[in-house]
Amino acid sequence: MIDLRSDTVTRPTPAMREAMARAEVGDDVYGEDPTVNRLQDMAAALLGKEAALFVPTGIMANQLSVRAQTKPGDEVIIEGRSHIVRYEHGAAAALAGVQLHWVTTERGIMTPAQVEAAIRPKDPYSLSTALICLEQTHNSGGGSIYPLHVIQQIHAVAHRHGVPMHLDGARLFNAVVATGVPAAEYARSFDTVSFCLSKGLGAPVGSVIVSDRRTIERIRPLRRMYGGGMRQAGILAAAGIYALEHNVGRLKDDHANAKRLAQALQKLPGVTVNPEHVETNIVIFEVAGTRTAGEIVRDLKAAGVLLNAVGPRSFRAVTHLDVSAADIDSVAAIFERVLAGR
Ligand code: TLP
Repeated sequence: MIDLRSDTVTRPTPAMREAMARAEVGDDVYGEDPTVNRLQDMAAALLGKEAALFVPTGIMANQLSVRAQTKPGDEVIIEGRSHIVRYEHGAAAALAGVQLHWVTTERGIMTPAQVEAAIRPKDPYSLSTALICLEQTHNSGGGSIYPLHVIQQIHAVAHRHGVPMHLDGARLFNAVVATGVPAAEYARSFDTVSFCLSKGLGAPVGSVIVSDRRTIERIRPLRRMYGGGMRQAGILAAAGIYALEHNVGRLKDDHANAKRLAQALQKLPGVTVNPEHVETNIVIFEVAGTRTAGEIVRDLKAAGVLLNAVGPRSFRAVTHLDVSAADIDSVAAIFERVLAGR
């Protein structure tokens, strides 16, 4: 099976497992796990922030960041197909009591003018805009990259209105590798940044929130409240450290493979995809014809390829460290056969 459903499906390599087995551990709720502390220090330094907190998942990282910077009844400005909007089971409403104010875009990237127009006026009738969330790279936007200057302009707007910013940087390092912009440069415009160790970086579990020390100390008890206070979590943090040390640079291979896939798919009859829109490791494409995306996904699975339908005619394929260039060529050949009904 060649699994292109997500970059979350990677399995830890023997070397990563070795690092996990050797990890020194302690009780992290007491702040005594040396490996967790090392990962947190490493993440804070890498992103140019004062402090960091290790959490089990990307969703928990986002939701703690939202919760810590808002109060019930507040509003959060966010692009309409962001992960927080689409795939977090309504957590921002359910757990933080906030309302999400969606901004509609083509490929996930809001303009500074759109953000400014969405900020509520300060008057007796309006609710309060408490937070602006961006996503880097933008998952449903096809792995699109927020350009640094756009982030900086949105930050200028936010700053003028006194509104903090959160970055869902689940795939921040894909943007870093694709553009050469250091993670700390991206992070500078944000009050909180979360990034995932268990997407393209290949760790089995874990995300990190970085921020100033006060905000991290505010989040720490909330992490426990949300059920994310872990104990000898150094075993997991060791995988994260290994991932940051070994798996960042190689993300460029995933980007090349995604582009290779888009270029191959573009040649097939009925497929609509723009390889120039493939900036990182996600390919979103459409297939015309009588079969639904669900039926095509089923036929591909029978032929040895897994990917996700993301609409009645559209698909998402994600490249990662368990997929080689040769696998991509096999996928293209299988796709051609399946679309031809052979
Ligand atoms: N994304 C998953 C699915 O939930 C859709 C995937 O396969 O891409 N932010 C972004 C931008 C994400 O893409 C994801 C996971 C998360 C947050 C949540 O991470 P986890 O699953 O660790 O909670």
